[in-house]
Amino acid sequence: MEIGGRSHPAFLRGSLSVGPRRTTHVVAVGDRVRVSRERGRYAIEEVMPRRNVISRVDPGSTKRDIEHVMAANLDWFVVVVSLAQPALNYRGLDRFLVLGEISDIPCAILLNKDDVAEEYEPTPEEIYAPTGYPLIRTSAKSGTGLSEVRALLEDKVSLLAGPSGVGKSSLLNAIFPGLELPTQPVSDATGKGVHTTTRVEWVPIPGGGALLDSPGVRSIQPFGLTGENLDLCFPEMAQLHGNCQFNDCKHRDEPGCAVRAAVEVGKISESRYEGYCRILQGVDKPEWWRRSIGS
Ligand SMILES: Nc1nc2c(ncn2[C@@H]2O[C@H](COP(=O)(O)OP(=O)(O)OP(=O)(O)O)[C@@H](O)[C@H]2O)c(=O)[nH]1
Ligand SMILES: [Mg+2]
Ligand SMILES: [Zn+2]
Repeated sequence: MEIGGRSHPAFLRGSLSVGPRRTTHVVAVGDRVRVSRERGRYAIEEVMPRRNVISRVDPGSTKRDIEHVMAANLDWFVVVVSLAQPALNYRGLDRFLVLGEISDIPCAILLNKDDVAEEYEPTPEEIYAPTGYPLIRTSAKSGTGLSEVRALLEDKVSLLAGPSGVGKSSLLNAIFPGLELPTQPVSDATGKGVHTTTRVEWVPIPGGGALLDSPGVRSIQPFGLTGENLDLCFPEMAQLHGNCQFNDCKHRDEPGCAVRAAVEVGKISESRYEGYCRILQGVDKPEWWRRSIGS
């Protein structure tokens, strides 16, 4: 728990509750809390109302009704992917973006390791232009894009998410010297990250705001996501909402589908449409979210 930039240990009141929602933890990273002091120790008395939360379905919840709040009160949900090893996986990127969207948090994309970038056709810029997400090529090694990212994050509370080994911690270290977050090379054997960051860390930004460096989580089933609200989590599809012939169009084989028409003429990229269809297939199956790991 932090007061005026200094962190203090605090314990939770047993009576603390967050209302009717079923949740695994009462307090999450980013929460604002009311505390009291008791025999030299701080007690968390109350969790203040949240602006937003990033939540996953608790992996042990078979009925998908228990929420695991990963973080609260965010200004940015920043998805970091790599243009080299580990290889860029659009399906994984789209799943992370859906998590940010269902939480109503503005999303941004960082394409890291630009110094060793592979060539992509179409380019990620082309695929994601219709989404409107800020998209920045970066390199923690050569410094590309770092001042732009710094301007984006300053004075804001941002969660950095993305697969293990893409360079989330390295980027934060390069942008804000002095943080010294631990980093580790990607495994030669698998080409994947080795899960260096193990829990969500609250890192204050010198001069204001904070960063939440998260572990490279493999599978996240976003809490509250259904086949009915999935298209609203793709901004370029959401803006066509109501234009399809059928109100409950899932944009698969229905006649008069405005989304498919937009894909045909290139206003929505094929890659994003495929991402949507894949998630739609597995949206209510916890095992799909576990299997279809960010690889
Ligand atoms: N060439 C190159 N390597 C980078 C870049 N950024 C990070 N790396 C390397 O990628 C490896 C993984 O970086 P980390 O910062 O530990 O990755 P992470 O995303 O924090 O990984 P987890 O904590 O496991 O989720 C390290 O060996 C970094 O040196 C970059 O821009 N260019
Ligand atoms: Mg890390
Ligand atoms: Zn449709």
